[in-house]
Amino acid sequence: MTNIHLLGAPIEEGAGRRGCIMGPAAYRTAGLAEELASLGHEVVDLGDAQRDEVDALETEYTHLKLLPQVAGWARSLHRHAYDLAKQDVLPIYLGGDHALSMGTVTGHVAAAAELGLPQFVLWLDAHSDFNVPASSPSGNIHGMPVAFACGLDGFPDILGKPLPAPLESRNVCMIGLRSVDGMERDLLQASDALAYDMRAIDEHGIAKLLLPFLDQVAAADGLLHVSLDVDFIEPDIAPAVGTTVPGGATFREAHHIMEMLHDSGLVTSLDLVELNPFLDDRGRTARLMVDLTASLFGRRVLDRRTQSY
Ligand code: Z70
Ligand code: MN
Ligand code: MN
Ligand code: MN
Repeated sequence: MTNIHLLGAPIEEGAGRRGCIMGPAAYRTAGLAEELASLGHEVVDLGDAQRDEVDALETEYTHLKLLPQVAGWARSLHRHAYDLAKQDVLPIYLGGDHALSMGTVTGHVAAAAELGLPQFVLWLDAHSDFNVPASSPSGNIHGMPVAFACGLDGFPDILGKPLPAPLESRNVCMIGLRSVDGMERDLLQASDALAYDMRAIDEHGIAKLLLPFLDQVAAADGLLHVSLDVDFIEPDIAPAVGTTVPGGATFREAHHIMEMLHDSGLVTSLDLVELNPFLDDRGRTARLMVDLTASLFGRRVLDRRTQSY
C-alpha cells in the first residue's frame, strides 16, 4: 500500500497550443483516484496548485513564450514538490504541459540532495525536452525542462533563485525518442544521459533498455522520478496531444514499462504530462493514462508466479 498524493498542475503556457489546462480535470473525470484506491492505495487529492505571480524576467532570448507565466508555475511546483518529497508520500503531478517538470524535477532533486540520496529521472517521451533557450527553434518552454533541471547554460531566473542542486545527466534515462531538434541533439549527445530512440525499442525491446537503468537506481539506493509524456505513446491510441509524432510506443510496450516499474518498487514520484483533453476522442487518452498509471501501481492480469516461462 502506498500513500499517494495527487496534485493538479494545470499549466498550458509552456506548450505551443492551449488545452493542457484541462488535464487535471480530465484525470479526475477518468477516475484516477478511484482506480488507485481500488488497488488498495491510500489516495489524497490535494486539488490544483496555483501559479505564482511573476514579473517580466531578464533574458536576451525574447522568443521564449509566456516566460513569466511558466516561471510562476515552476516556482509554485518547485515548492510543492520539495515539500512532498520530504513527506512519506508518493506524489503524482497531473499536468499540464511538460514545462511543469521544471518545478517538479528540480524540487525533487533539491530534496534528494538534502537527504544525501541520488535522484534519478526516467523520461518517457517522443521528445528529449533538452533544448536551452539558444537552441530552441520554437521558444516553447515545454521543450526545455530536462536541460533546465540539469543546469545547462542560458536560462533566465525561472525559479527566482539558483538551482538548489542540478540533476546529474548520468542519472537520466530517456525512452521513446523520435523527435529531437538539431542543436538539441548535439547537447543531448554531449551529456551523460542514457537516451533511447524508437529504434532501440524495436531492436532490443523495453526490458533490455529499462532493466539496467533500474539496476543502477537500486544499486545507488536512489530515488526515481518518472515523467510520462502522453506523446510517448502512439498517437493512434493516444490522440489527445498537441503535436502528434507517429511511431510511438504501443499499448503493450507502454503497459510493460509500467508493470516493470511497479515490480521494481523504485518509483518515488510521477508526472503525467501533455494531456490535452480538448483534442481527445471521447476521453480515451485520459482513460489510457489512468490505466497506465494503474499498471504502475500494481494492476496486473495474473501473478507471475502462476506462469512459468
Ligand atoms: C521541440 C521544441 C515538444 C511537445 C515537447 C518540441 C518540444 N523540440 N513538443 N513536447 N509536444 O519546440 O523544443
Ligand atoms: Mn518521500
Ligand atoms: Mn515532453
Ligand atoms: Mn513530448
